Amino acid sequence: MDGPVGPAGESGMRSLASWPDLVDNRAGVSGRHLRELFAGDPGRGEQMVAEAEGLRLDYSKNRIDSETVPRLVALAEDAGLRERTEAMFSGERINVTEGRAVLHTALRAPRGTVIEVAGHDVVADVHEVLDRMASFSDRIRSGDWKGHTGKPIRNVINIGIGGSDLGPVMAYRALRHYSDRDLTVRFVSNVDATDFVEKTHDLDPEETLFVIASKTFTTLETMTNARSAREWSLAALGDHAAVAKHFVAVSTNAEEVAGFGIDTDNMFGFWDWVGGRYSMDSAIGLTTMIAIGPERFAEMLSGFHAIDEHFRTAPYERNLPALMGLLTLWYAEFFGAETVAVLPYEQYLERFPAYLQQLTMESNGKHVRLDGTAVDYATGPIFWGEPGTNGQHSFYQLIHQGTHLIPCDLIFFARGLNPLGDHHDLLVANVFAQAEALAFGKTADEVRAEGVEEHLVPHKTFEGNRPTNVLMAERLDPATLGKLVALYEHSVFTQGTIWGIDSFDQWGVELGKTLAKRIVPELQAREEPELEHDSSTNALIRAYRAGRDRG
Ligand code: G6Q
Repeated sequence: MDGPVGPAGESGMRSLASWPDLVDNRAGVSGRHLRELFAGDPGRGEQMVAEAEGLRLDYSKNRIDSETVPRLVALAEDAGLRERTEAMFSGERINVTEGRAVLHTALRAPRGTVIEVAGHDVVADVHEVLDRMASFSDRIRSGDWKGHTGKPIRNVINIGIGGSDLGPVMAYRALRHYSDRDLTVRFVSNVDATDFVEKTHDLDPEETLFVIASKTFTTLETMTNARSAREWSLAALGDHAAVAKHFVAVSTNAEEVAGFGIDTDNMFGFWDWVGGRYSMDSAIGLTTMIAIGPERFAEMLSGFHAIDEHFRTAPYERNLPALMGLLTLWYAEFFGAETVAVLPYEQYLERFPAYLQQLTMESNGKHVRLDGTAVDYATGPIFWGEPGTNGQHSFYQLIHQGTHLIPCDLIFFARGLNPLGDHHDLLVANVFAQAEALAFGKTADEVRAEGVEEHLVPHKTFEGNRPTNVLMAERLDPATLGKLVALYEHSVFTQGTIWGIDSFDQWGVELGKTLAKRIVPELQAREEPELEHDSSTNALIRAYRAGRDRG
């Protein structure tokens, strides 16, 4: 984008009554170093901590003073966060551009809760599907479900993309410790044939189940991979009847599922009020459930629900998702922070940053408000990250000494899942050391006191004043994973509400789905068709056709 994104609308964040107080606070805080803020308040490290449901958020190493959170909370209240939260939880159509309710919280509502959409209780539907998923998962896990030739299923391949892939992959990797190690579980998403070929090359079709996960059941990548999977199976099993034993579907589109040849008895449904990136706890989690079992999956849902209730009811001063969302907004607005780094010190969370990229950036990558007027402030920052300590040996340099301010979320667990010597203490020591160094840095005088030659002093000085959130839980288990995901879901919601945007549509993604479809026939026509793109696209199409046909 070349410049400001447009004029302020009437109802923008900056026109809220609480806004000037926040601007004043920012002016007071900006000149103060975290060293000074800590020195001036010895209790800060214990006071600026919020705990709920076994999660402990230390937000003391943020560039805020004792007034900042109350003023951010006033902004949240002013922006109607409470009311909009209730609207979401009660099934109002808050996704205005798609005219849909946003009810991922109903996916983890306990059995017996009543949440109505158009007079119909959706929680009963949710549990009906969960029960079917549980009995199917049990049959796969026990070996009761047999493939076409009578062999039990040993391999489960999830075919899906975006919201129908990232959540299940992340959850499977995160909960691998709890998974059935006799099952091979893989995920195919990319339309690049390499993904499918590499993930299936060593598998026996007689023992392989494909879970075709697609809300629409029309997505180009997923349907292309699903067709290749069907050919791969039938080439070995030789009989169309095999599809019933080796393919199940997760979708909202029964007609397309039946058209593909999957018996709708083997279809697990969900609903239009579940957004793709909010669907890992719906039937889209079938592969996760097969891997870890229905009881563990239920524990994950209970973790989600615990944070849902916390977000809905806790005062914002002690509300973890609200605090995290408000702090993200604080840096985006007042410190020009364009990114947030998520750094889990837990190898099992290796795909958590990638998962959060979709959740956060697809939700809040918007430049107009609900009423269509352009925002005049930055919205969703870029999320990125890698598990610690690996990142420390690469990009942390820029976080410590570069010119960009990058707020970091450091996530760790009191207990590791694979006790081995002193690995875990070493891992956690790195969390604390990094947060400390980022906040307090090392002054030139401290560097000199170490005997460093004068010309190297600027290079070895660390300015500090780099903000971090430090998030701790007891250990990574299914419930904790559910809590972590819900934490970020509601943080995203907090930000989106204050920015006044629709966090639940994704028109940019929809664009991508249609654009390529126009070009495919132009690549596949025998004779080069008349091309009516721009000159660059036309030339690229010609160069590709020539290069491919030479081969
Ligand atoms: C998520 C997005 C997007 C979607 C994929 C897959 O919120 O809408 O990532 O999940 O494009 O869509 P299908 O599930 O319909 O195949």
